[in-house]
Amino acid sequence: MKKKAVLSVTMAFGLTAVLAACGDAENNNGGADNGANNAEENVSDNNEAEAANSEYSSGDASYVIEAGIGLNNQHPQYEGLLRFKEIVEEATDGDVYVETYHSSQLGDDREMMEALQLGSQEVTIPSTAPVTNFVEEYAILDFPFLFANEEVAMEVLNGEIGDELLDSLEDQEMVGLAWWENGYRDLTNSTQPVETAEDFQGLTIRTMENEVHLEAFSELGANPTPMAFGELFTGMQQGTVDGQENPLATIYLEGFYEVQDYYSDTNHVYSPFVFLMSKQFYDSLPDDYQEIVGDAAQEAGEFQIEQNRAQNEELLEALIDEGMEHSEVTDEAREEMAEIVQPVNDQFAEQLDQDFVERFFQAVEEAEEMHQ
Ligand code: TK8
Repeated sequence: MKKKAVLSVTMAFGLTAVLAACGDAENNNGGADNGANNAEENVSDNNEAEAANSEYSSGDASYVIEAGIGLNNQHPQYEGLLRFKEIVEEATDGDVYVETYHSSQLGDDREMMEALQLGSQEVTIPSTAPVTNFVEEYAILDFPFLFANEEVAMEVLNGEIGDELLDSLEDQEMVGLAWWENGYRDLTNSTQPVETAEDFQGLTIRTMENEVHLEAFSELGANPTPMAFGELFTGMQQGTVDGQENPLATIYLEGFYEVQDYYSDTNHVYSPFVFLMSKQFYDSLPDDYQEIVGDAAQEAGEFQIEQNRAQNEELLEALIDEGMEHSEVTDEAREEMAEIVQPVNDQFAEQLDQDFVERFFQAVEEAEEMHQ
């Protein structure tokens, strides 16, 4: 069953990168095999697949980038990372070599960011939610129902205020090179269909390690439990949590349908990814290589965003085929949810630098005018 699902996705979307990495697909296509349990096995499989995929080798390179993500190698984020590798290696004729890791093989988002700070890992691409633990202004990106659509989000992130957020990471020994996209988050659970705000009552929901998410789900009457992404599948399987929230691509490609029965298109938060590089490492690069990695992060990001949107749109059918029940959330129901969580947004906005908050909302307004 699992293999069939991977094949049909591969054919439907022409994911050549999936084929390139298929040596370890079985270990990482969601299900009970998912996550850190098989970390060691995955690392060796991963490196074999990767070596076959590159004409360069780490031994010949002056610089080696260890790049890790939390999602598995079926996700468009990993394809984006492979694209980054390809661009950088080609542009430097193999003098900068990129080793790619997925499925939290190098740790969860927070651990990988800490490794970047220490200079023991070079690249990671977390959702912005856990970045809040390093730079508090990032909290604003996780306000529920903030961005009306993806174009508005990208306009804001790629504008001045987004640059400011990237630059603010330098104090934390990280360099923000580009915005990638995780997408709008939806709810799944194993207990009951969720269509309205009332249906959140009593649900134990895994959230990312982010105060805004914790407060917002509490406000809706749920019991939020922060947990690292790598532990989520097992948490759902063992019933530690009833549900979780993530974009469709993640729900499908991580095989969450195996342990979740109900899917609700809540679209409650837009999740950006941010491409991070260790500042120590970045500073050690010659100027022309700094430019190459910056451009590559941007270009690979554009590719990632395109793939990601296609999958977030098209995987709903596949999810239903796997037996999940789709609860449609109406705009009215979303408005009610937005009203309930508004005090959370207000409370967090008050805690942040007011000048920043003002300019941020100004940028959102301007972007909305451009992308109605
Ligand atoms: C993967 C995470 C994931 C995020 C989460 O490392 O934790 O739910 O959505 O994509 O960044």
